[in-house]
Amino acid sequence: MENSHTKTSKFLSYVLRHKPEAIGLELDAEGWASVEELIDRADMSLSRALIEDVVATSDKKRFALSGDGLFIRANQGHSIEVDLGLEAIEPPQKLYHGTATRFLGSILRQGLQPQNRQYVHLSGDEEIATLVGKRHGNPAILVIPARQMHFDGHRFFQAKNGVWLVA
Ligand code: HQG
Repeated sequence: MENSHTKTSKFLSYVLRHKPEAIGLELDAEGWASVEELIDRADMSLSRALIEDVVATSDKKRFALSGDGLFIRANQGHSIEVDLGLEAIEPPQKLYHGTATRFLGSILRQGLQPQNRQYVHLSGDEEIATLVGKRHGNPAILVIPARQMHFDGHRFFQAKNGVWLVA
């Protein structure tokens, strides 16, 4: 059975990345929501202490609290349009994208697409990319010539939790 942290993390991902309107929550243009409003509107039992603990212990550092602790947002993974305020930077030579073998044909025809999200997600770490791929099935790892793409004009961003983002 899922523990309360996993359940809370999934709930936060859902409302902060994809569907704030499901609980009538408003995010600002940069993706921040009021923690108090989130607790009030949540359709599960939430407390400030639980939220702070989930933010602090999230294995992928999925969420950030504002300096004053009043606001929370997801660090990446959004399907809704938010401005994370990230600057385009020069990426490492290679980045990795984990996917499933059954998507390879389509990816090689169309290129990597963000699908439902704002960005394609890449990792500097091949093992992490493998874990991401396994979420979808039999994993396949694509090696992205990121630095070359950067010099060709593609804009790479690094989220606060280290995940690389590119359109
Ligand atoms: C695939 C998790 C067919 C793409 C992870 C991927 C990540 C195509 C899937 C984060 C395609 C989208 C994001 C094309 C891309 N044809 N398939 N042209 N282009 N795809 O879940 O990268 O645990 O939206 O390869 O750790 O798997 O939620 O993206 O398989 O960082 O925090 O379409 O989510 O983080 O799947 O995962 P997703 P993703 P969290």
